[in-house]
Amino acid sequence: MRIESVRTVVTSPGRNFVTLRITTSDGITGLGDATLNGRELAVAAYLTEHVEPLLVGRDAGRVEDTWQYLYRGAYWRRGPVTMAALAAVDTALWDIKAQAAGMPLYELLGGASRRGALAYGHASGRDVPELLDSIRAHLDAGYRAIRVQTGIPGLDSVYGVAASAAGGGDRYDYEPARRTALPVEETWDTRAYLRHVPTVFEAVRAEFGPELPLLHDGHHRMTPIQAAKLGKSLEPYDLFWLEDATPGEDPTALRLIRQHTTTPLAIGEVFNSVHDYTPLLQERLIDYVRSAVTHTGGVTAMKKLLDLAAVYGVKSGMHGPTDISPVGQAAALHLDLAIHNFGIQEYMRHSPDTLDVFRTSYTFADGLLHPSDAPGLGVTLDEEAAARFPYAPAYLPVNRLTDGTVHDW
Ligand code: GCO
Ligand code: MG
Repeated sequence: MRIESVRTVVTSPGRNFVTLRITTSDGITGLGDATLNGRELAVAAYLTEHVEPLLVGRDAGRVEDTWQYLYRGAYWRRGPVTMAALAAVDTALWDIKAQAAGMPLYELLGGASRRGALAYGHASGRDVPELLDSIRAHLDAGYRAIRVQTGIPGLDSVYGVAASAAGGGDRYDYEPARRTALPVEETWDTRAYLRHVPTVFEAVRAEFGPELPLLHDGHHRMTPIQAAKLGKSLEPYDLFWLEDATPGEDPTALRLIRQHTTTPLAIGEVFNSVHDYTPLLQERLIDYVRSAVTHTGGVTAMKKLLDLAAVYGVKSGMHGPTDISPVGQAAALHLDLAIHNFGIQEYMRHSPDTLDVFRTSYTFADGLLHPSDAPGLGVTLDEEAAARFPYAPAYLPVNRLTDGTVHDW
């Protein structure tokens, strides 16, 4: 079975997505997600200019060899652009292999280890009453684990707080990449944040009790000592995890946080290689791996990373915001079902326009996601629908401190 044609599809049904479509000589089509929020065309160009010409004519069944050929063969390895492109090729080839075998991908990955993947939803509110309503709406919608983000007194807009949290049920319409000529600028104040967050969790535990798994995303904004302080102050509220407490590129920061707190730590949504994790795993500095299949080189690389994490008792918590396409999300769900060291899966429902373009078969019921038993990934791309939504430039916001200094967003 040869690769006959390869096409990179950029579409924007509410937000931008980059999808690789590989078709084989016997007519099987596989899909891979290569979406890199705010930098989509860089990946699309890498695929079109440098990867597509290498694929045509290759044996579609040689998934590992193709991975190594594109990774080692490029000489310039790693980085978010190249690893997203590689992920798309790898995922599309797994999709093809599983369809050819007539099996859902999770069967090729070793078969199901569980009935479904525990998903967490995104509750948020501009203030605490709005947040409590949002948590109630998520519980009513079936979620059994909840990420908690709120507005901070004194700050106009804060990462992770949905505009329609007030009456929006479990709809989480927070889309940070805005279609503006220049990035939106937000103002940030870490001390105000550190004062406020423990009071929020105190209110949530008082209302919902000790059982409900609660998560929080620090979104790379704290120094190590600030993160250590937050972790300590949240210990009474027994978080499932504290995510991205410090910027991801400095592994030594986690050493310091770990010395001070037993709040579990999750990191890695901006990582793109197993090598970003090795010191963190070997020194037991994290509890959850946050990478997505989409940004880490695909199913092949993610499976190896999660197997390495398993050696250290570290679990998965794959990244699943709406900037991971339904194709990337489906790939994650097949891994979630198959691996032993599954922890939790981030889940944000895609918009109706997105789901018109990407026809999914995965399901969400009783708090659990299931990839479905359709052969392959179980997602198809409606190219006519995709063509109705042309690419629209969009940037993620930039943060500044109150005195104007640029800060991590
Ligand atoms: C998360 C992430 C996202 C990112 C987004 C950037 O935990 O889901 O932090 O919300 O901000 O993926 O593109
Ligand atoms: Mg995050």
